[in-house]
Amino acid sequence: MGDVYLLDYGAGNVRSLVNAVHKLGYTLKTIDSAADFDKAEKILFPGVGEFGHAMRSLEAKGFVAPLKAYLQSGRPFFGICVGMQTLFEGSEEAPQAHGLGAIPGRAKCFDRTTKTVPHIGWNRLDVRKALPQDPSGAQLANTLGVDETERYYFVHSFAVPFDEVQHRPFVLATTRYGDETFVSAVQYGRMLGTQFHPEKSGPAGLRLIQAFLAADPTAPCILPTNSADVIYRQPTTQQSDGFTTRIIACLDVRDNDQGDLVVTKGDQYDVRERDTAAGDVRNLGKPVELAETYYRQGADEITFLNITSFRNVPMQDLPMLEVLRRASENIFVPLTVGGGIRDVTDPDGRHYSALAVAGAYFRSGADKVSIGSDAVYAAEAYWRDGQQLTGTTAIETIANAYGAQAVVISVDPRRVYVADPADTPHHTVPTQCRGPNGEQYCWYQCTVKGGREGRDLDVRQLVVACQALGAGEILLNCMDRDGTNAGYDLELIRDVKQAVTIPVIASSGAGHPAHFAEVIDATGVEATLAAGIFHRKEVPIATVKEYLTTRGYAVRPTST
Ligand code: 1PR
Repeated sequence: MGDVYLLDYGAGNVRSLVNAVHKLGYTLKTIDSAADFDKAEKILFPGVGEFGHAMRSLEAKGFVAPLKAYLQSGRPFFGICVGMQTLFEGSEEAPQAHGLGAIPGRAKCFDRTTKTVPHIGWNRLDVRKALPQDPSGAQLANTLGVDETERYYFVHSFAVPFDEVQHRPFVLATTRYGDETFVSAVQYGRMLGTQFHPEKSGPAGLRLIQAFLAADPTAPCILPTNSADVIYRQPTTQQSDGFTTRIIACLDVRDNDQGDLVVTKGDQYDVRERDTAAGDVRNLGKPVELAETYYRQGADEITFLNITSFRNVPMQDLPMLEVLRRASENIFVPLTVGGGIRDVTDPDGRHYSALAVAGAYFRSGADKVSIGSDAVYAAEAYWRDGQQLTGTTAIETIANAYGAQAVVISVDPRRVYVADPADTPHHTVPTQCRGPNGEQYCWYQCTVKGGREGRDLDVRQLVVACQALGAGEILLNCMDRDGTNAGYDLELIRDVKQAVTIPVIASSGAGHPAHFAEVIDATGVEATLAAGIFHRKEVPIATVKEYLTTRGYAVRPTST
């Protein structure tokens, strides 16, 4: 068997794809020089980040011409996400950059006025069909085996709008997001591509990678001769409902008093046992093992938060790097890591930028980083300095290098009650849960250092600033509800959801499957996160999904 090569231009998390290939029993070599294109029997091209960066990197390495020659030779190629987009002529994301031009069309940004952007989550495919009498039916085979009954994981702001005439011979599948239908998989001969991430799409995605790796690279492959014979089904209402809500399991991680790294869980951020004299840190399991359990149970995403990140931990010693490395070997859904994403100076005086810290996490297997305290400081500066973008904040530098979708803002707000909105300069909401003195309004104060310090910034100011700085998603905790099992803070979440156009993850307070449905209905959030009920085995993830499914919500089936 010949060699499978990875074409990596050094952006984002390619470790997951490498891990997926290893998990399937194959090895990968990396393309280091133009000569490697001749040695490759198959090429995998994962693209993360910005289209222009991808093309410029290929050009700088002298890879554009050999890659075009490789594609023209008809040998097997599988481009993922931006790797697929580079097969087209270009992208609105980087108008000056030329794509490889193997397929007509250009990527465009989704319309932000009609839906949240980026498109982050699990969605369905609508796979092309060949007319039965078409003698080229075999050529139009779905080599990857993309499956209309499955859901696959997407994370992108730009996509190639589907044009039935222009794309007829090339497009294997389309996907509907809100009011737009875009190209989600291409196949032309042995040239394959997916806009979604198969390496992040659980068992369904691994099956596609397996199909690519196992396919005979010399099997006959005749290109479509009469592209008019390819047919596409018109999107239906049902297909447009393919985008699912995400159920995220969150693991708060820290050292316990014996020095072991454990998953813990607080009540309103207090993680120490209340019924023991010693007040030990609650130990609910080992991070990697627990995360693997949640993956098997159907979690759509897993978030690790290093909750003692306010302490200075040397870069060389970051325990979460090893957690990520090990978790990403066996978990093939998106992994987010938070805690300590900021500029760091080690005791030996070496300085690491937030971008370098994030880069270390991405290389270890993280797909997204979540920024807590540093985002609050950045938002304060944003409002103080006249809403200027300096390009120097952690949010901006990481989003510029890895894409907005890789930057989550973790918000730790708490309620401050007021009798009258005029009592505070901050944005207030009327509340059904009155304050201790019967106050009917509250504002949500941002905190830093895991809730230890309140700041003169409200949650609306924070999320609006972070979106302007380029964040891709909001993870909205609530200190008052954390660990209470009393349900999400709908007033907080609704207010934040209305303030931004990026996806919002509801967090804190889930105690029953009905709470998940309630927060989706009341606020329209794209994802829901819970910790305690999963860790204490009160409500398994599958039960939440069954509950939502029976009530008509689109969820990714647990079995896949
Ligand atoms: O400030 O960028 O270094 O990040 C620190 C990170 O650590 C932040 O994301 C912050 O939310 C988190 N963190 C710090 N201290 C705690 C703590 O609990 N003492 N955890 C903490 C935040 C909230 C969620 C929890 C949900 C759901 N905990 O992690 O999972 O509230 O819980 P539930 O379903 O049991 O109600 P930086």
